[in-house]
Amino acid sequence: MDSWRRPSVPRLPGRGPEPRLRDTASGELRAAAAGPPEAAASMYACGITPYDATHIGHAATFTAWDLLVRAWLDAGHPVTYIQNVTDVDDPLLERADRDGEDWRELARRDTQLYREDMEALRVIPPTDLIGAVEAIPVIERFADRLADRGALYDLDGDIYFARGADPGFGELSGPGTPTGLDLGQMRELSHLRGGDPDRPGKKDPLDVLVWRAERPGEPSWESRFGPGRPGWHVECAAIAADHLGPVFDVQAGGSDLVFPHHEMSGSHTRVAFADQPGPLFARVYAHAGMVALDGEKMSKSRGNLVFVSRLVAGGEDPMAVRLVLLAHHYRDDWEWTEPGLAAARDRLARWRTATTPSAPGTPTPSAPGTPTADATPTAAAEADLAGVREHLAADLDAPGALAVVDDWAARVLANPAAATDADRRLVRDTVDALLGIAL
Ligand code: 5CA
Ligand code: ZN
Repeated sequence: MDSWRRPSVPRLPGRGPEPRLRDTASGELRAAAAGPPEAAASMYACGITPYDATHIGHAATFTAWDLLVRAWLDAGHPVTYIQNVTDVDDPLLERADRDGEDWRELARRDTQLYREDMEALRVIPPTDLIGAVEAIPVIERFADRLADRGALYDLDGDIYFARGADPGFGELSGPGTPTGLDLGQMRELSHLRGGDPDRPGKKDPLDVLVWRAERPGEPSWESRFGPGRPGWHVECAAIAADHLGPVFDVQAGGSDLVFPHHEMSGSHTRVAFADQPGPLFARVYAHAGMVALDGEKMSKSRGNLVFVSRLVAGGEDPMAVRLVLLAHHYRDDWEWTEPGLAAARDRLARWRTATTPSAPGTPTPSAPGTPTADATPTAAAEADLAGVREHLAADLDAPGALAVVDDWAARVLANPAAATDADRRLVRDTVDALLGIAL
């Protein structure tokens, strides 16, 4: 499906360091891309289920992956970035039903709002944005592989994946990992997050649906399993494998996707491609913290939402909204507040003033008036670029990067002669290319 318009990304002098991420499965800081800078870096980020406008929680998560894309580009990597849109699933169908709306129209409208929000926030679009509905043939082919491996079984027409078929089950979040879930906790999370652990007749409570047989009034597609629709985990596993292959660099999503979603997508892939040697699926898992409002995780089901589109329609500068997101480390849980937004507005104004070119004739520290002096940034500004790069490369430390720019801006606001116009341009380009903030 259509993605959104790509923001301009200025080229910076030199190259940034290789970005590293804190891998959820191992707890280690790992190079986000396996290959050298010339080799493509690959990411699959779980996308939205479009039944409500983009809220600040989504915006924070997708802005985090945007920082990774920017850091990869700055390090010299071409980037292959795939994102899905779960445009057919239980919550979307339930919402459409509740509101008496066609589910396709609901999905279309909210996907469009999401695109507009991403564009306003200057998020670099994925290489491909793939809807579940358009990917049904791909999902079916992937399910065929699972069936060929004997990993699927039929329960009253519904097709389940037997997680016992995967000896690696639990690699991401099971016992011995930093998440360290035991089977009881997995069962509880599965119940909370769209699974059906208590359904009688399943071989194992944690087995998940790969193909859900048609129910009256629900959309369905023909398949070798009969008419129905795909399960959620197989959707992402299949789209990722189709575009990136069964081995890729980063699987990204919010921390609510660690279990069961990412554990199961990995599990599906390990079984479907068991004939391939070596570890399969993502080399690194990146998970973003949850954004809350009034002490509760912001979620469509709870309805405690702050919408990007509404903030922007109310006259809020999208760059101030983006600065609120960047003020928090992506892995932290945090709360949206009005004072947080006010602080971001102040920061944006300070940065804008500090980077505005000086009036003609304003003295600068290096030989005023000589064009060569002004064309090359000073060592201090170069050091700030290096500082922002270092922070972002170290597990996307956006708050650390903001502090570097804050210090520079404070020095320049206290003494405008502390920076040349070349410095101002370099800081503007740095903030634009690496943080996605247009000043
Ligand atoms: N379509 C699936 C993924 S395949 C899905 O989880 N959709 S979603 O619309 O619920 O969420 C989209 C992304 O936003 C996911 O990565 C999810 O983890 C993240 N997300 C959802 N709520 C929050 C929140 N309150 N704070 C931060 N991230 C969130
Ligand atoms: Zn997903």
